[in-house]
Amino acid sequence: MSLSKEQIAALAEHLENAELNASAVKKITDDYPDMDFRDAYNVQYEIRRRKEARGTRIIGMKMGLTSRAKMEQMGVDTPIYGFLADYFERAESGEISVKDLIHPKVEAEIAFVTKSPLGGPGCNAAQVIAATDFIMPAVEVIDSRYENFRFDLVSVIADNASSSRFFTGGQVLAPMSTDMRTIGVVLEKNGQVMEVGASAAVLGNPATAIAMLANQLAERDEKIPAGSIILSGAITAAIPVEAGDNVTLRAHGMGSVSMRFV
Ligand code: 0L1
Ligand code: MG
Repeated sequence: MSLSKEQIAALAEHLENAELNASAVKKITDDYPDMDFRDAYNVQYEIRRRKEARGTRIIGMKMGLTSRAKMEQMGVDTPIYGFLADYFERAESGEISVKDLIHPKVEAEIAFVTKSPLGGPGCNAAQVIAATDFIMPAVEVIDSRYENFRFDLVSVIADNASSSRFFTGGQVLAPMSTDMRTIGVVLEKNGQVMEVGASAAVLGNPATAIAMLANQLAERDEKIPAGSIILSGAITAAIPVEAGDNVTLRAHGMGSVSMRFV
């Protein structure tokens, strides 16, 4: 760890302001090259603390960079996590105003909703399935606060893993009623197929991504609470969106989720 408490607080304010004002900033490691993972998560947790102090509820978590497509797209090599605040959530068939965001992109994901707490270390996919109430298709809208979506792993962790908005919908499924590795997805923009994939792209099984989250949280003595919604990570590469775009995710056996960007 290289950052003081004051530096963590200042960086959290800086990145949260970039989010709230929808204005891009340069990656923070340009000024703090010695920052490590622990520092980066400390900044992320300070952003979370600032939001909670203003009455925002944390409704869940997300895993990011869990597929080879995403790691290659972003030039990084380790899955990371972030938190989901209540105002990130949007109703199926709803709208998103792009003026509140910097340079949004959409990703096809599977969301898990937990019915009992999940903790590590040693958490595995079977324990995740036992603790899951249901799964459903989700579209994550990511919006890095860094100029041109250019960052390194430490910078993006501090920036809450580019979390910004998300949609869930379609048909919920009991976790044992499907093979979670073979859920086919089609991501469309304005009626055109942009990306296709299968859920095994996420660490072989999206439940493994949730287990990894529980194990990573254990390093901070934290658990995933019951009733959390967790985005397990992108199955495909992310695609940019702008005002006027209509996006639909179709997930095999789970219906579809649509949204409009205005
Ligand atoms: O959800 C994700 O996989 C995003 C993680 C952060 C990297 C990015 O902004 O693409
Ligand atoms: Mg994602």
